[in-house]
Formats: sequence, structure tokens, C-alpha cells
Amino acid sequence: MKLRQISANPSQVIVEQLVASGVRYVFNNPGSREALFFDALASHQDIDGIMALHEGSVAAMAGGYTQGKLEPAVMSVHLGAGLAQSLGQLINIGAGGLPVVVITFAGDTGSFGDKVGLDLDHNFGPTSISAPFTKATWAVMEPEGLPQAIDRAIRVAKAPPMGPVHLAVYDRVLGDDQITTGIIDNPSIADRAGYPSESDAELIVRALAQAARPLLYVGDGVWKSGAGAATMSLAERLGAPIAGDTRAVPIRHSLHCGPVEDAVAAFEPDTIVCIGVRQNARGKTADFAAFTGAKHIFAVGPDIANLKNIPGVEMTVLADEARAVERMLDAAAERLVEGEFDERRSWAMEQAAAIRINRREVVERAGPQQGLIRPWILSDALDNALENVGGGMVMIEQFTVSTDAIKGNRESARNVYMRVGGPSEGYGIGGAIGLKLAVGDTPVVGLVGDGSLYYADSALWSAAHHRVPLLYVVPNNRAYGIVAGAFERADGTMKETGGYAGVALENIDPVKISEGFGVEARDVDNEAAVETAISEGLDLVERERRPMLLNVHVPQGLPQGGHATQPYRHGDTSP
Ligand SMILES: Cc1ncc(C[n+]2csc(CCOP(=O)(O)OP(=O)(O)O)c2C)c(N)n1
Ligand SMILES: [Mg+2]
Repeated sequence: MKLRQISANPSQVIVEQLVASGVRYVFNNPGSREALFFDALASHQDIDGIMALHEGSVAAMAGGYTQGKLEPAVMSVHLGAGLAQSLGQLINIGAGGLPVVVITFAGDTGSFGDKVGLDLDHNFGPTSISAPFTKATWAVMEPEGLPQAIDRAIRVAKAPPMGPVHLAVYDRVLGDDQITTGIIDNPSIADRAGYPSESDAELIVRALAQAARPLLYVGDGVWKSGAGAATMSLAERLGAPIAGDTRAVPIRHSLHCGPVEDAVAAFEPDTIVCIGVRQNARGKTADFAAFTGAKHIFAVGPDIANLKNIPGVEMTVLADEARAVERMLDAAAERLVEGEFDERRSWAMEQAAAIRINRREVVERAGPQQGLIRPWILSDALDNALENVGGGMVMIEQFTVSTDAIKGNRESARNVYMRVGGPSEGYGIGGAIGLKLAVGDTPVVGLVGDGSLYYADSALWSAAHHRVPLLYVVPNNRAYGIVAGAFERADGTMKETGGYAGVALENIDPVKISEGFGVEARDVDNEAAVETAISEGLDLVERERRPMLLNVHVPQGLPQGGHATQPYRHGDTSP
């Protein structure tokens, strides 16, 4: 290990090591105890602080950064309280398996008094807050060990399964005494799992070949390992439909069936090969419905996370997804029967097309309404506008616009649509900022619902403050639309009376909010003008190097025939 000797105060050592580890930004919200750390950060030429006004948005920005560039993002929040405040988004980062390193400073609650500012009392160590939310969390006491602790945190976050790591650094290191220690100069370490054996790869390919109705179920491990293109080739070669992550394989690929449930419902696969899937559950019996009908299930991925929620799996291959698919392609190439899968390929494309047509019919069902934009018109317009500028990335946090139903009018599918891995609201505004910081010139759109926006609207200020050129498109349905739908399905009084409580978001103006935080905004309320508005927005943000927001008026997200009930209003009651 090559160490570069440095004499500096510990805050400067931390910053120097971050730079040596290739870290470009520290997403943060500061506090007074960390004065010298922020002093060191501001004084270093090769790293910048990106600030948010709430710790949830700090975490969202860091998470979004890793979704654009699969390198560790570093964030810093103030003591136990700042950390606690960030957890609402750290849970998303954990669910998304994103390599974020959280640095907090912690007071010593053990030696003297146990009530130290914003830290927990002596019953709880400084890592207890983050423990359920992180892949690893540990405390650091010795200033000379800071370079190693930071280097280790980055490597642990990056190794599969990727995930957030917390370093709680005792704040006794925040003084101005000089220390001498060694900086570790190895910015790009690749931590990948290995290859599967050839015979394992052959076995899976044989099972796919012999299946009557095969399915390739892809998860986030496919895009994280860079297996997307090879997975598409494998599916094309073997004539297998694809389901799952639309980041791994674009939804517009002719074999993509969308969510696994849609594929299973449509053609009941007998053989499912899961690649890089970290299966989510809902805590219900129906959780495993996707798998119960299949005769053969295989799981491929580098970690236990890739197999533990897949019941009935008959063989698991613990290997890097890209390497595994590469070997499977080799095995498939050895099957030299001309035209062997032609018929099945046509079948697979028909299945995917039928699901697609069905999905499209559902979203197109709603008729036009004056002054409102139907969600499918918005999604097509956004897709076209981005394809017209060479393709872009869309950070999604909303449920009104179904990106699975995008039609588009061209063959190319360069746009990348992504969500964070978890559904904890308040990610999208900050997430889009981090994403744009990671991807350079590629256009970025934050497709963020009105409800999602209000969880984290102050992150608009971060976009303005740091002049991040990105376009927010808000499908404003004046509702928690998805929640309203669930209220209807609950089949209770709300459905019976049509009066929905607690899900309508009326009398809020995102344009004013946005302008208040320094982000230019405009209303879009005409279907014929929506694509132009998005194209102009994309052009403006890149040309003027600043963010902009479009408040797109879509039909209100309450169930058919429903209305908002009058809330409790204190002013109406007599004193
Ligand atoms: C932290 C957190 N609190 C509450 C919820 C429940 N929830 C799910 S979606 C949603 C609102 C979404 O509103 P919006 O972004 O406008 O989406 P849409 O109207 O398109 O459904 C809420 C409150 C959640 N997912 N996360
Ligand atoms: Mg909404």
C-alpha cells in the first residue's frame, strides 16, 4: 500500500483523503461543531460542498449521484439529530443498494456528561441511529486512522451488495492540532464478484433452451454490473421475454414485458432466470405469486440479497451478473442449431407486444379535459423531447405518469428512466440534483409528483444555489394520487360517499414555491403545447446553466367521481 505522508489538522486529513479517494463532492448540511471540517472543505481546490437545507435532501442528492455514476458519494450531516433527520432518505439508499458514505461527527456521551447537544444519551452509541439503515456503521476515535477509515468505508460501500456506510467520527478530532499520517492514493478500486463456472452457465442456458415459456427476470444488479447489453443479446438469441428493472433493459426493448407480475399474468413462465434481482416483498402471502407457477427457477447475482427472497430457487449462482451473462452468451453460442429459437423469439415478441398494447389502452382510456394534460400525453412528450436532444435521464418520483406505457415514435430508446430503490417520499428533487452532478452533459429531468415535491421543496434552492442545469417536470394532479387509489380500493366509507379525506393537495402553487427558492417556473396547461414546453425547458437549462420547473396540470388524482372532503378547520369552530 502506497501512503503519502501528510501533516495537517484532522479535518484537513479527512478532506485530503476524500480527494485522494476520488470524491468530487460532499453533500452536506453543516453545524457549528464541525467548523474546521467545513473550513477544510471550503479551502480545498479539488472538492466542493453541495448544500441542502434539510438532511433528507442531503441524502437524496448523494443517492442520486450514485445512480448516475456508480462511485461512492459522500455526505455529511450534523450530529445525531442531523443523521436522524436524514434517515427518511437513507432508507431509500439502503433499498436501492447505493454506495453512499455518511460521515457524522459525534460527541463523547460516555466520559463526562451524557447530554451532548444533538447526540443520543449514553445508552446509545453513535452508530445506533444508523444501524438499521446501513450496510455497515462504525465509530472512529483516532485521528491518525481517518484515512484508513474513509478508504475502508468507500470500499465497503462499493463492494457487492452495494449499500450505505456510516462513519461516526468522535468530534474530539475536530481541533486544530496538527497530526502526521499517511494518505491512501487509490481512487478507483474495482470490487467485483467472480465468474460462474462454465458448467453452471451451460446448465442455465440449457434450461432456458428447453423451457416452453422462459422468462429472464432482471434486477438492479444488471445495470450495476453493466450487464444490460449482454442480457438483451441473450434474450434475443434464446427468444426469451424480459421482465423487471427498466433501467437494466429499456422498457421500449421489443422483449420487455414490464413488471414481473405482468409477464407472469400474461404467459405463466415455466422457467424463470433471475439476474441481479433483489426481490421486494409486501409482507403478504401473495408476495411469491410470481414464482409459484414456475417449474424451474434460477438466481444469479453476487450476494445473498440476490437469492433470499426467491422461493423455490433450484440453483443459485453467486457471481457477478455481467460475467455470468457473458458466460451464458458463450454457452448459447455453442448451440449451433440454425433457427432453433426463431419461433420462440416471435412468440416472445408477441407476448411483450400484447402486454404493451394492453397497458397503452388502459392509460389512453381517459378523455381530454380543457386546461389539463392527460398523463400519457405528458410521458410521450417527455420521451420525445429527450430523444430529440440525444437522450436523457429521468429521475422519477410520482405515480401519475406510467413510464411503462411510453409509446414514443422512434426506434431508438436512449432515455434512461430510474427510480430510487425504495418508496420513501422526498427523494426526487434532491435525487435529480445528484444525478445531474454525476452525468455531466447528459440532460436530466426530475419527474416529481406534487406530493413528492412538497416533502423536499427546499432542495429546489440547492439546484438554484449550485446552478445545476436540470428540468423538473411536475405532473401536478393536486393529490397523493396513489394513496387516493388505495383509499378507494379499501372499499370503505370514502368510496361509498365519494368524499376523500387527506389525499387532495389543493391551494398549493408549485410555481410560486419554485420561484421563492430561486428556480424559474411556468405552468403548462395545454396538451398541444406540452412537448414544446419541455423542449424549450431542456434548451433553457442547458444554455443558461440553471434549473427550471414546469408545473404540468394533469387531471386531479382522486378516484373516478370522487371529491375532496372539507378538512377540519379550526378557524370555523366558535371559540
Ligand atoms: C415517507 C413516506 N411517507 C408517506 C408515504 C405514502 N405515500 C406514498 S405516495 C405518496 C404521495 C405521492 O404523491 P405524488 O408525488 O403527488 O404522486 P401521485 O399523485 O402521482 O401519486 C405518499 C404520501 C411514503 N411512501 N413515504
Ligand atoms: Mg400527485
